Amino acid sequence: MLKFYHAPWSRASGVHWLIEELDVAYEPVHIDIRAEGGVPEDYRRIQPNKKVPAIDHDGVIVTERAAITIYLADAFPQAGLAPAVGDPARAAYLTWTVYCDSVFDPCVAMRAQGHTGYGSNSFSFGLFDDMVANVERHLSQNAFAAGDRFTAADTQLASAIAFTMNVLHVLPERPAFKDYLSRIVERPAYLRAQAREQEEAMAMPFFQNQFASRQR
Ligand SMILES: N[C@@H](CCC(=O)N[C@@H](CS)C(=O)NCC(=O)O)C(=O)O
Repeated sequence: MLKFYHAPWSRASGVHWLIEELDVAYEPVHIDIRAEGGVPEDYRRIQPNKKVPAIDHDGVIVTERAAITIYLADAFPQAGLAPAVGDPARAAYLTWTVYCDSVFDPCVAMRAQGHTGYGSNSFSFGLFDDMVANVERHLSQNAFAAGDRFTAADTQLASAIAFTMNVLHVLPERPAFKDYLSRIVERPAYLRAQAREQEEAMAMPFFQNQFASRQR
């Protein structure tokens, strides 16, 4: 059995999309990361930092988005979402899956919080502008993260680009980013995950209050 610990509209969304791509049975477990008292302490036995996502696959717990992505795509090879060991495309596949969490995410988070005056070697993730240029260059030269076909890496890269460009408005809008998203967002698994998260979010007082206050 596959248990998926998640929260709607969070950093778990790319893994949610991936699980829908796998087309396997799974049990979603909602962790309320927006609860007033914080995430319940007993969730720490699943995720040591009390964050989502996490998975429990037949008793094996995996945390951290990149690790979950690589684990799931390998555990369900019938979905064809991971280049095999020995396939040269696996290099870009692994690089971009990990890059999303180790470079893209912290660069955007720093920028969103106004931290701009640091040097390239001050932090392992380097500069925001270098990250943007790298992603833009790669997607101008490749249809997908790992080359010419959709892989699990795209669930991470595309969901990161979609959220930070279209919702957070921190990633600059670039034709290469928009073209990349347009190649991907009509995928049925993406649309299913989006619809489920929308439904789940709209049932939560946190989001009901947020939308109500915007309408006032
Ligand atoms: N390094 C983690 C980060 C996950 C993460 O930041 N999750 C956020 C969701 S946006 C979270 O669970 N925050 C709740 C909290 O920190 O209490 C990963 O890549 O899986």
